[in-house]
Amino acid sequence: MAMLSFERKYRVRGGTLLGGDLFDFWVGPFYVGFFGVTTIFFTALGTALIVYGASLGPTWNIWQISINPPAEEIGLGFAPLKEGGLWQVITICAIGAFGSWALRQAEIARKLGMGMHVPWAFSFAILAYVTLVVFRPVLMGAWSYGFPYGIFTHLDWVSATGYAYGNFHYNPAHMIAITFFFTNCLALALHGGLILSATNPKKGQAVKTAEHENTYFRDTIGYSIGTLGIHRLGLFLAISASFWSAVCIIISGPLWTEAWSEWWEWWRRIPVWS
Ligand code: 07D
Ligand code: 07D
Ligand code: U10
Repeated sequence: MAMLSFERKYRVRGGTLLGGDLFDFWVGPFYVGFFGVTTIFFTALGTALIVYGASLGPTWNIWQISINPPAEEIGLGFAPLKEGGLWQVITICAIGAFGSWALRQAEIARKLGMGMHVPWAFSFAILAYVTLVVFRPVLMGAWSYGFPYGIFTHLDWVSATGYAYGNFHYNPAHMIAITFFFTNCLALALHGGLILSATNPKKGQAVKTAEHENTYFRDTIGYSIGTLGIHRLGLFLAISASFWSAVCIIISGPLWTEAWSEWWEWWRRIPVWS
């Protein structure tokens, strides 16, 4: 593949965390690196095991395939491959692949002399996943609390787990997480809209700069967060959404076992109005 003009400048040796020069090369557009190899390894093994699990039946229907965690009786032990063991090995592969991906992001950032913002951000998604399939099951005392790997069965798990605590919407950390997700969406809509409106004008009109962008929001809401600030805010909103998601599920069971609506009793009992 022909190199793009700028690639000659940036595709240089060094910056690796592990493996030194050994995997310090590109395949087509992709940087490989030690963690590229481990990503491919875990992804290939994990995917092969999902396909093997599917081949055991009862269906090849893509929506219905499901690799389920072990039964509650297994507790935190190892399960036979066909009775949840596959789920356990696939979970290890998934964590290996996601972790490798984050470390590969870090190596690429080091190579380019950039900050570690992207790998840190992805780490919050990994945190939410590991909370669902490792931390919470460990605190609950059984791998059975992990979610099944299937497109529709994982939705069934979310619904069943939600109703196990009454109305899950009353979970205060779930409220905070949802508010961060919604705010993140609003912020990206405003940012995308603002940038396009300033830098992609109709034919014949001048491209505007940050001065216009600042002025637009000062005129509208009295304050502009600034061109760097909006990206800081976006990163904060996004990682907060994942973080509070992890919180909302780790406290459901390990900390709070009743319906989430009951949690609000303390509020009803505040003397001023009770
Ligand atoms: C657009 C980037 C691209 C990524 C995509 C996902 C696979 C899975 C595997 C058949 C935004 C690729 C999917 C590789 C195939 C097998 C075994 C990211 C983009 C396109 N979910 N979830 C989806 C995952 C959980 C929930 C869709 C993964 C939790 C709800 C897709 C995980 C809970 C709904 C999917 C995960 C939960 C979905 C679209 C891991 C709480 C939907 C995802 C590893 C977080 C929606 C049928 C998307 C849907 C949906 C993947 C975890 C809830 C299949 C990989 C247990 C309520 N989830 N999910 O666009 O249509 O993400 O489901 O944690 O309504 Mg889910
Ligand atoms: C876990 C995904 C990690 C992904 C990784 C990467 C690949 C590669 C490859 C494309 C965290 C995977 C990559 C596989 C793909 C290629 C090439 C992200 C993860 C590492 N809820 N709820 C949440 C809402 C209700 C319930 C979170 C809204 C009901 C339970 C979020 C509503 C009940 C759980 C959220 C609503 C209920 C949640 C999910 C509305 C059900 C969780 C986001 C409007 C009856 C879960 C950590 C998230 C959670 C969660 C939103 C309703 C139950 C805040 C908006 C009332 C049991 N819900 N929910 O976590 O917190 O992303 O998980 O009604 O477990 Mg909820
Ligand atoms: C942003 C931005 C901005 C930009 C941007 C962006 C954010 C202002 C300047 C970026 C945003 C976009 C482009 C918008 C769209 C993005 C999304 C909506 C996000 C979601 C993204 C997707 C859905 C795409 C997902 C695609 C992926 C993840 C790519 C998949 C890649 C692979 C499968 C290959 C990965 C490569 C690896 C791991 C390393 C290299 C390896 C190979 C090439 C394979 C060969 C392997 C080897 C040589 C190793 C040998 C392997 C071994 C030994 C193991 C084998 C083991 C076995 C068991 C077989 O803000 O600025 O603009 O653009």
